[in-house]
Amino acid sequence: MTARDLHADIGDTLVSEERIAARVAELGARISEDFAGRRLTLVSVLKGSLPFMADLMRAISIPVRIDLMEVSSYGGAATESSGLVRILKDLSASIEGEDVLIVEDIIDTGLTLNYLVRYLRGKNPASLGICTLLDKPARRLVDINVNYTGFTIPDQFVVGYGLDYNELYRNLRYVGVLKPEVYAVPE
Ligand code: PRP
Ligand code: 7HP
Repeated sequence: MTARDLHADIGDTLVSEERIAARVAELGARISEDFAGRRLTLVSVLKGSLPFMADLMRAISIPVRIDLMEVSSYGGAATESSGLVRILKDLSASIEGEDVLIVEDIIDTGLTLNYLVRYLRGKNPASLGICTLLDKPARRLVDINVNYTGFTIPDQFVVGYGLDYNELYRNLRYVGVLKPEVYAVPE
């Protein structure tokens, strides 16, 4: 069996490792200022936000709690949203009275966050905001009020820094566009 080189499947690099690091540092500094003196909980939406969450929390200089949720929004084709959202892992602690920031890797149609925001509002946080690494507004189906955005990107299917295609490519250090021919290859 020949080893597959992850990088060989990537066309353009959309956001380099260096740009990600610089932006995460900026976001962390802004969040630290905005929530100084408050009780902040970051809620990471697994699995895609894992690298972003790990870097962002360490770029924040105020005390912060973290929690993890896992939701699945995609059924069928791996590059299309089904609109179906399932909770695979719920919060492990109460967020009542906490300032909560949802940490996402990407907002595409917005259906996942639309569901999640309603769900978390029901748990009575003091405030509820959204921090996303990537925003792809061209594909939005529902309005989402985003508080912190890393990068606004065009309507291209991207992978890396947490983002996957068929569960692969999450371990790339940058965000890149998957070569179209990769979609056509059966697993
Ligand atoms: C991806 C991504 C977002 C969602 C965005 O998650 O991490 O949560 O899709 O798409 P939407 O705005 O169209 O709803 P996915 O369900 O693929 O899970 P993953 O994070 O485990 O990759
Ligand atoms: C979900 C998702 N996952 C990986 N790459 C993209 O471009 C995506 N949009 N929505």
